[in-house]
Amino acid sequence: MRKQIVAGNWKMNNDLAQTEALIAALKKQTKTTDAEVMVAPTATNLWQAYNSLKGVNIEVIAQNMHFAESGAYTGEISAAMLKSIGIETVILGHSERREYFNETDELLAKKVDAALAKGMRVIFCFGEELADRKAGNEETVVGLQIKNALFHLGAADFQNIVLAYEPVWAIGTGETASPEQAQDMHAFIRKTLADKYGSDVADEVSILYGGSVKPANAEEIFSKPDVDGGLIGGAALNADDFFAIVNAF
Ligand code: G2H
Repeated sequence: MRKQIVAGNWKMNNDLAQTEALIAALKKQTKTTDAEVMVAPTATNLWQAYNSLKGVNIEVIAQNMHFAESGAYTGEISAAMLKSIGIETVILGHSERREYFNETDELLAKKVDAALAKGMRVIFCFGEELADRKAGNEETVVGLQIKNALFHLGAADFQNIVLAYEPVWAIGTGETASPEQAQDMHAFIRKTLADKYGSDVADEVSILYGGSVKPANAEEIFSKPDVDGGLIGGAALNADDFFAIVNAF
């Protein structure tokens, strides 16, 4: 049975005091589902968040990392550094990284390798832009993003890969893919994996949807058979909204 996951991507929000306040609010919430819950604070607050959430059923994860183990990469953070403070999961390939920091499929393949080599779990994000969808190219674009960054991996590596489909046109825009659009794409993604690795592998990979998920739409999106959870941005900054989404399964 593949896992249901709801991960909050806090992006570049919340200083230390705000992080502590949000964590305190999260600790007051009750989870009524089996979904795994994760939050991704900004790098400066990972250590604090990790310690504050010790013993709580909320995993603290990173938003990004570099592919090298160490060295002259000013401003960057390695998998080894994340591991050394207890972080076991990292988001890679978010569309904001691709768009504002020029992250390519080739670079992301190296980051994925580096994370897996350290035994980390990767939430690998991808998704088409509006122009791709308008041109009917969304499956081609998404298929290539997956193939280029992940298809050098072995089947066993997918035990540590979670996929996150985030159509760029739905990110932070208030625009959400319809539950049917999400399901259609998730089914395509699973088929793409099955064609390469077999359905035993594909059926075990959790595929999250991201892009303006909120309490009002989470239940319907999560009800779709190939949607295994969500990567939540804006709505993850409020503990009540975030847990309403967690409990929407
Ligand atoms: C997509 C998502 C979280 P939001 O980026 O990764 O953000 O829910 O604000 O669209």
